[in-house]
Amino acid sequence: MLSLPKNFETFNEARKKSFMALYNAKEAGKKVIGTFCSYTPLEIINAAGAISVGLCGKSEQGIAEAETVLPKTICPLIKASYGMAFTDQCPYFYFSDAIIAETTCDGKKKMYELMSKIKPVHVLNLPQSRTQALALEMWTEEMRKTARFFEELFGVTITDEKLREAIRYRNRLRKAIVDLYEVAKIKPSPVSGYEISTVAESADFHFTDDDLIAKIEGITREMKTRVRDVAADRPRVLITGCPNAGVREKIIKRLEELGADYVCADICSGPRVQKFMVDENTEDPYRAIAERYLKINCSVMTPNSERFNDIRESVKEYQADGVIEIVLHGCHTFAVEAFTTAGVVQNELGLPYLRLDTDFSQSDKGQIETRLEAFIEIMTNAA
Ligand code: BJ8
Repeated sequence: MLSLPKNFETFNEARKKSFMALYNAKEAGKKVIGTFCSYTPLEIINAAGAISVGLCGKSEQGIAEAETVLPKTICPLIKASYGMAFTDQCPYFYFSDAIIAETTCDGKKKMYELMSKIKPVHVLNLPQSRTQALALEMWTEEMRKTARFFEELFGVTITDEKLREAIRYRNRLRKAIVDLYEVAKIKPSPVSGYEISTVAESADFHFTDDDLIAKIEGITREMKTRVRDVAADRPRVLITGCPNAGVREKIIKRLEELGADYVCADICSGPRVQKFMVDENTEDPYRAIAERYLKINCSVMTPNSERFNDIRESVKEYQADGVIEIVLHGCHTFAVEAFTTAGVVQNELGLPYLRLDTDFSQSDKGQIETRLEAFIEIMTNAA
């Protein structure tokens, strides 16, 4: 029988529930792989017969402990992820058989070296640029290496057939998630963006055998029929920048409470990345997977001009009235790209732009609220 962490009884009910869902999956013989990044090839994890689970820290929890090891100035996402892991507070990390890491930003890359002292860590060597010589060949080889890692770890064989099956499943799931996000294209949006993103992000934490895709499709159909009791001319906002799970309450929830709608999640878990499918009809499934993941427009890539084309298109498709960029303290790549985002949004698209530099603490809650109020007023007056 598996053991629970010593501090289990101190966890709140939601955390205990998460622990138990994974506990039951593990007891039933499932293997679990923890991930931290959208560049992780989930198809290969599934083809190895394992469950993938996102491990990024999303709150202040664990940060104080992490700061005894990591620099205080590093990004809160890295500190929270590491802190939750090494204090055994994260159910998903606790039950993970191994971790898939990646060479994205410097902070994460170096943090994984420390994390590898706690659990087996397999590092994906991500090319810095998708246009560099042999980028696709290198990345395809990383996909094959990852498959070999799972085969050795779990004593399984990843056949092309299993891989193709996982590719088809992941493509269908992605399509369902994109359709869900696209509910907010309806003007006015029948559902709050906070609710849509909550459902979409919960797909990362599905450990039971019920049909996740059918569930998401059902929710999407139901959401489209809703009638919302809010003003029809609420400003519509596209949010871009760093992953925003750790600041959802103080920025996204508050933005909507103050009178605007979060209609487009231009982040790596949003439709910008989910829309990329793996080609199901090629000879080499590893190369097809590599091609799909290399399309992701993260600020760790250089150049990363496709990200701005996506912003241009998404602003039109979702009829956004303004753009908010979230930059987590210590995230240099998104901080530098913010200069270009501001230029594209203000000068080319002629829309209001707000940059919020923040972390996972509550200390700037009041200040953020004041800036959101002012931004909503600017968008309303510009309409
Ligand atoms: S694909 S966005 S999940 S790297 S950890 S870069 S916030 S300093 S998370 Fe990311 Fe993959 Fe890109 Fe998405 Fe900055 Fe912090 Fe680094 Fe971060």
